[in-house]
Amino acid sequence: ALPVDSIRALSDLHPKPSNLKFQYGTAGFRTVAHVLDSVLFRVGVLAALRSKKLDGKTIGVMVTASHNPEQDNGVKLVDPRGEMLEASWEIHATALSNAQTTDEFIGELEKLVQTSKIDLSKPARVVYARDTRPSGAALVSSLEDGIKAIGAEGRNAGVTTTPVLHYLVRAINTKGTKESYGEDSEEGYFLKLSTAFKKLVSTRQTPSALVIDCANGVGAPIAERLIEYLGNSLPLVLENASITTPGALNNSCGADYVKTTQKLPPSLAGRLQPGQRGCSLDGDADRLMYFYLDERNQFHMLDGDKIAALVSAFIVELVKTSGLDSQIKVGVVQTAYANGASTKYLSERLPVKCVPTGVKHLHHAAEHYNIGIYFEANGHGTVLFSQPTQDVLQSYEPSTPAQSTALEHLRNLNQLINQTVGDALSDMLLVEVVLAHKAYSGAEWDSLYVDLPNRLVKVVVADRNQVKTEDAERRLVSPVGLQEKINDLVRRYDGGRSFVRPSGTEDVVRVYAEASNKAQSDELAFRVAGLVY
Ligand code: NG1
Ligand code: ZN
Repeated sequence: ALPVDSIRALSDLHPKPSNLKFQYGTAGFRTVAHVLDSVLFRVGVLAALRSKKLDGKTIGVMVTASHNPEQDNGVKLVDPRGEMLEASWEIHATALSNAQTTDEFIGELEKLVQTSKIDLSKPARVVYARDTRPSGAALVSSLEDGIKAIGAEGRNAGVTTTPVLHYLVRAINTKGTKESYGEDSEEGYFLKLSTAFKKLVSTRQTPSALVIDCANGVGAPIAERLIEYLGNSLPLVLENASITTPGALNNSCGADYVKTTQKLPPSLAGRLQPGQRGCSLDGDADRLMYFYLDERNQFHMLDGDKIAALVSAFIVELVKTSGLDSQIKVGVVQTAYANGASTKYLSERLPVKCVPTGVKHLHHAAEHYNIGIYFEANGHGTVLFSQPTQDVLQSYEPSTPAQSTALEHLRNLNQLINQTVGDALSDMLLVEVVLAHKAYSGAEWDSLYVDLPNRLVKVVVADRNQVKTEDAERRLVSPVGLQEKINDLVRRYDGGRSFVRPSGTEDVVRVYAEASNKAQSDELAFRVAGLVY
């Protein structure tokens, strides 16, 4: 049975604020930090139950609010293979978080144990970490109370990035098996990435220095440690690394700032030289945006779509050169927010699939390829090698030196890439590998294709649930008749494309538009927004 007395005693220390309704959304629970105490306690209990349900496998809990402002915080669960929590359990998380009293909470727990047939005699193990937010330490102790209340085994991974936590979960659960993911420690993570990177660039010239905007977040200390492992294989300059300055986190810097403003973070002015490569991490280092200044000091952004284009072309080429192209099918997954020019570039080279917004959709679609590449335009993404493909890479016997080299590169890419989740630092090393192999500067990479001018706007509506879509969010089914009006408008714009969808993370409807010039894309976005409002 559930240890009701201990749950009751500790739950009473973490009462739910009245009048608040929580929701486990696409990014877990996320809101202002000071209302999250009860949520963290309950997530501790839930993670333990999830572990029991999965026969004592270790479940991860990450305390972060990613690119959100410093006063926010959040929490999300990580399933045993390092992937996001199974969707059906999001509903359990929401239900538990909204129980008003301790009694109701215990009632919900008993219901969950019943309906999900959880064997309470199984062991429970939870590994958890947090980002650098000032609210994080207190929230972690609430989480620890939850883990303790149900008698689970907790492991504190300290202050680290979201992708490192995902790595740890997979490493712990695959330890000693043929699918072993690496040592289950931060050091194991650094060793795995840096060893693969050094092998991949060993025959290349040492690149010029890369500037990293750490968003004043947890990416800073983790990148600092990565530098020790990389040695002189890649010179890195860390900027916006002030993790203790109040209010600095994600403030006018970081990947989300770069993507939404399409500007250089002001703090990098004078720190990034014309022609030099720069990149921004977000607050938990799972998103990556590259950029450079041209000789006229003009800012050029290289987003997730450009990363997908660079990486896809490279992997397709290696598969072909290795002689494995009949056995290994490479494909790429995007969302409707991918720039139309990137979709065109990619479609000419490999299969491209469009899925609804949200990492879980991209990740699952990418699993259907032998090597599946996915990146959101905002810089979140990774590359997945299916297990049979990894086996093929291990057993294949190349017949020429060129095949052998390409095969070795593919094996090392499989080690370099964090396949559990988008990982800004792993993705950064991946980009640097391709740039080194192609001898590309930022400008040469940028010229793979020219972005279509685009505009994203938010519209506040009375009820965003009235807005329903189909065809990977590219077409509206409700309100009835609206899609036809949008089509009529879009037809009037050269190269026009526009779609409307409800946000999954904010109480707004988003309107995206593209056209052949900037003024037209802006005008189209605002006119479509006018139709929605
Ligand atoms: P919503 O709010 O559903 O548009 C946003 C991002 C997604 C994804 C999620 C989760 C855009 C347009 N949308 O989703 O790409 O990152 O947040 O964090 O960037
Ligand atoms: Zn993030």
